[in-house]
Amino acid sequence: MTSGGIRPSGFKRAVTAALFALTMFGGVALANPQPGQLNMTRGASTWSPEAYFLNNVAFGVCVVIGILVFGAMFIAMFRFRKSRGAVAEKWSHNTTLEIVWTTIPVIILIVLAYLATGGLRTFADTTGSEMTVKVTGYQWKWRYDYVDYKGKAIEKVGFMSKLDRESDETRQLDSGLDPKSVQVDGYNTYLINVDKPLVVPVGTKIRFVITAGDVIHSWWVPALGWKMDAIPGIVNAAWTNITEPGVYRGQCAELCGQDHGFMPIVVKALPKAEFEKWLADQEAAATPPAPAAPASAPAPASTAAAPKTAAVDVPVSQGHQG
Ligand SMILES: [Cu+2]
Repeated sequence: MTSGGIRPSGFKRAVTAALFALTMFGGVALANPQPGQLNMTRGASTWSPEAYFLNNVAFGVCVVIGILVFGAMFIAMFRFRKSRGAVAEKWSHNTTLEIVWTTIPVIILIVLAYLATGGLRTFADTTGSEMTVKVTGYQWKWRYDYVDYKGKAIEKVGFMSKLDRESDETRQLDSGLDPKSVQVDGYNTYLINVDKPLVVPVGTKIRFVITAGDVIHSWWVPALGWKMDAIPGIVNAAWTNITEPGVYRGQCAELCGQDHGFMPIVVKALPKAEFEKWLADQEAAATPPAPAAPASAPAPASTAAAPKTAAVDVPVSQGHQG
């Protein structure tokens, strides 16, 4: 094949147009998925822009390769077709060409792998976390246990988080209810809202330890920039540091049974002071353990029960007092 049909100026224009389109789509990306959104979200954590950048680089490479390969193919098909008198070349091997088309993809792959590995290493490095939340996947709901905050163990703050009742009633066969009417503040929350969201502070490095109680699930909130498998018997870890207060939604991302599509995730990020108040309220509500305590029990000394977190058997990061 001869290379007479490929005009560099035309390609330059095409690549520029493709990159321009990418930038446009990138510009409208918001923290939560929007109807018709084409590109992934920039996210709302300190790390998520890195995932966004990696995605755009990889996508840009794919676009350029696609244009080159399909461009060459279509030019060959139309310009060098038999009806225009094209005569096939007789040679079948070209060592130089083969070295070039092996080397270039290898270099591209090495560059992508280098970038991706750097990204993975940073998001898996949970050292210096100021808070730990244990996430457990169940068929078909999530459990959140607050393990520690600013070096202090948190006791008895944990809850199940499942599909909100409105969505659940609406989704029933022949419910006669309109999914469009399931709204919170004018935003359609059908199948993406929960009864109790995970509440976290902004501006805090939060370590998530993620596991499951039955089958494999995957905890995925796009705005945080990563998803992590929740596997029974294995504790995976990742961290986030949310930059802006808001409500961030996600889904279970591992096919886990018949209601896999009905176990959404809602993360509510609050300013630190509000979060600390919320946490104190939760701890206070959990402390007097119902009226079941024996009536004759003496006033509980503050050291009666050694703090022991039954949540998960992983080391809790200490220090970094705020
Ligand atoms: Cu699941």
